[in-house]
Amino acid sequence: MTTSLDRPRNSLVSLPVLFERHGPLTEELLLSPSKFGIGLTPTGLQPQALVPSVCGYCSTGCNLNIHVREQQAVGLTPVADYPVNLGMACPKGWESLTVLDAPDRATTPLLRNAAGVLEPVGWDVALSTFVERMKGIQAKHGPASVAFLSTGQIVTEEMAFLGALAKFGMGMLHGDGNTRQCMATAVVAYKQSFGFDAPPYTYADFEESDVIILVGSNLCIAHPILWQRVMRNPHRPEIIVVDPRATETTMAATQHLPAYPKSDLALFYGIARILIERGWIDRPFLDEHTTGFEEFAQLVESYTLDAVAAQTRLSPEAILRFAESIHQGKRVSFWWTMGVNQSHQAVRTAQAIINLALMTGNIGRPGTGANSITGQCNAMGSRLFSNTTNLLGGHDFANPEHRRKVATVLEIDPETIPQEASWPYHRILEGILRGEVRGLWVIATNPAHSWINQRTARDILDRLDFLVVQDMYHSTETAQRADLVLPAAGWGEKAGTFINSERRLGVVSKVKRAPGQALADFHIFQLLADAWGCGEMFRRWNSPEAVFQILKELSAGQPCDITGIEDYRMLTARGGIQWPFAAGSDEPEQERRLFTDGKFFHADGRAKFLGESSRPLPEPPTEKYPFVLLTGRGSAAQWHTQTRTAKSALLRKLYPSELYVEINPHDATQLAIRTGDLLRIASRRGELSARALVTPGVQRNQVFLPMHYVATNLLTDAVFDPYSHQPAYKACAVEVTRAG
Ligand SMILES: Nc1nc2c(c(=O)[nH]1)N[C@H]1C(S)=C(S)[C@@H](COP(=O)(O)OP(=O)(O)OC[C@H]3O[C@@H](n4cnc5c(=O)[nH]c(N)nc54)[C@H](O)[C@@H]3O)O[C@H]1N2
Ligand SMILES: Nc1nc2c(c(=O)[nH]1)N[C@H]1C(S)=C(S)[C@@H](COP(=O)(O)OP(=O)(O)OC[C@H]3O[C@@H](n4cnc5c(=O)[nH]c(N)nc54)[C@H](O)[C@@H]3O)O[C@H]1N2
Ligand code: SF4
Ligand SMILES: [Mo]
Repeated sequence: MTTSLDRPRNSLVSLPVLFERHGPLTEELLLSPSKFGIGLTPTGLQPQALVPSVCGYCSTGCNLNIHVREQQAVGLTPVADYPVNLGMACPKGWESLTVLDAPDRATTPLLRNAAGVLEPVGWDVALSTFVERMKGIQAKHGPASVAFLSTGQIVTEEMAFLGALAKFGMGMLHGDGNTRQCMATAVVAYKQSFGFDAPPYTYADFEESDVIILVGSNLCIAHPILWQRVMRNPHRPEIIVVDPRATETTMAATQHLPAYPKSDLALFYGIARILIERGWIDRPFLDEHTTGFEEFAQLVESYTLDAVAAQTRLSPEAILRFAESIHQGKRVSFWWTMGVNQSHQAVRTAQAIINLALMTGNIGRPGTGANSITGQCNAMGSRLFSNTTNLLGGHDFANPEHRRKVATVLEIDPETIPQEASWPYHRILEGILRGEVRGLWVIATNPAHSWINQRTARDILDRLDFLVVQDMYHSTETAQRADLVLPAAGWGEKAGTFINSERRLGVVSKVKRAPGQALADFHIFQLLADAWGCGEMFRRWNSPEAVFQILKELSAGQPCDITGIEDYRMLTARGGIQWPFAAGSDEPEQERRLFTDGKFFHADGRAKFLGESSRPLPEPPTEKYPFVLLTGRGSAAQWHTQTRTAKSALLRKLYPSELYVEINPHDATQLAIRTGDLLRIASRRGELSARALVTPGVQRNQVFLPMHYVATNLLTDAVFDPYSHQPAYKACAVEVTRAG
């Protein structure tokens, strides 16, 4: 089915706002934002210097020139010749500086007093309280009774510092990040299939494909500048979007396949079966570069066209056309995001996509690939260097040789390195529930809004003996529950590096002083290391640049080797550099993809076919709860739990202030609902009210809620993929009625 919704090709404002207020103002907003008052210097003063810095929101990794005058950041413009954004930025990027000046910035440490109120204290008290309480808990309940939850939104040098300090300095065993909510599936899928967590593409692939397949990705609003790269593709590509909803992205699709939620796995197995049956596969590539194809071919045997059409609720014609497009394409690229990663069968779905790329030989060549698009600005840094699931540098905690190597680089006793990876996020929360974890340190993430099934999540956080939250703002839902708040500098107020979706390292610059006594996370980790008594271990970790040199050493010999990058200056001069770039290797080209030689990272050099039968929805609709609830991003102007983006008056104009729910016109008629009516949405776990947005974009018996409003996760169901342990945020059963 192709949708014929008459919508603009670029939508930077959210659908409801677009429908109700503005009409399509979008391409213009993207290309000349200053007309709308975005990014202008408040003073109109000419800058004395332009300082380039990678954007601090999404993983696209646009480069922005910060206008600096008298040591004040006064405005910004996108860097014209950066290979990622080519002079463009989205509204969040343009408004990056504005949100730093919000009145609810945490400007001093805050400690909960006897009356239960958070009260300003000095750093000396904050540090000694941290150490006293956390060590006290460890003394009573063992070192693993204290854990941390971190993020994909701080610089790599800070992530590595945190992971090393917590595990090697403070003796913690468990620490995970919000990347579990986001990229864990892609990590596991790539590791199992390719032998390393290695997204193979470069952004130029968006422009070089003749068939672009986007699965569970609303690229137009979640990665607006990558969407621009698609729009620049000169080959009139077929754009195929698999998403149960018609979205801003499907507006420009040539084929939209609104497959039933979580039926993607069956769909891709069905496609694989058609390709095999018709001989539309690349035999020489399979024979030379892969293993496991025969078993996989057997597995997909039962996914007949009729069976798949029934499961996906797509027409057999639409499925066949999809398969034909893959066959006819010369350069087919497959891209996926949260519609795949957040599912009860997420890893196998991601691998079903990888398998399609492998069996058609669409990998390692321009315009091809099985490409997971990352979410946060530095999720890729966290995947390699956060010391949570992987030992620093993409190493393995369980591998004694890896532990020795890391210990040697860090000049520490190998015995200080845990011999197993951390518990994943939900196990840490279960550990709290069982009383095994009693102290928690939360850095740059807001679980009291973003974690799945909030009723349980908040109850769990409230059971802790001691909760420390390190954030830019004291007002976040999680900071408000903390015993101790540590005030952190944000993007723009500190330096380091990010790694974007296409593996490109880029420099983040300090262009502003943090307010009050707020400190860079880096500095907070240094102070805590000293206060804890393990400062000596981090003697060499005296600046982000110094840590970057350590990270290089840690990466040596790994697929993500970055020993060829001299320093930050080199990164800035080259427009960022993609990994790998090993010392002594050829001068790197500006755009590079992996697997051009057909060699993968498994010991036998081959990629693996992996698969498993599809499973039904964990919480299918019932008579009482007849709708499937989908959740996700609402607009290009909103970022996650809105601690940052809600602070910009300009961004606030681009999305509705109240929670809304997308509902199909047929269902609306049945329930006598019109756009703007207040609805009650209830799941087995909780209920909320939201304004109706009646739109044919969602299918009958499905509704969609954006994740940016705190109520949404009252409804979601804590179900996880068995391999990646990523939460399945995107499908649970709900009831919809008129409120009141
Ligand atoms: N403006 C903005 N941009 C962002 C972010 C943000 O908060 N705001 N967050 C960033 C982060 S961290 C991430 S992870 C990315 C996320 O980027 P995306 O994954 O593109 O965003 P989502 O809206 O979460 O999900 C994408 C789509 O999945 C669809 N979907 C739901 N269930 C299914 C299913 O079963 N199958 C399929 N095929 N599709 C399904 C939804 O309808 C939705 O349109 O965005 C990044 N960029
Ligand atoms: N229902 C539903 N829920 C979802 C999703 C969904 O699709 N549906 N998506 C999930 C996904 S993919 C993600 S990634 C998560 C995101 O969930 P979160 O990580 O909880 O969301 P953010 O709002 O990005 O939280 C980041 C926090 O870090 C703070 N911060 C920013 N910069 C810094 C810094 O430099 N230092 C410090 N110390 N703090 C800083 C911000 O103020 C903010 O409080 O949400 C998940 N939740
Ligand atoms: S697309 Fe992403 S990286 Fe680029 S300006 Fe927008 S938020 Fe920043
Ligand atoms: Mo994410």
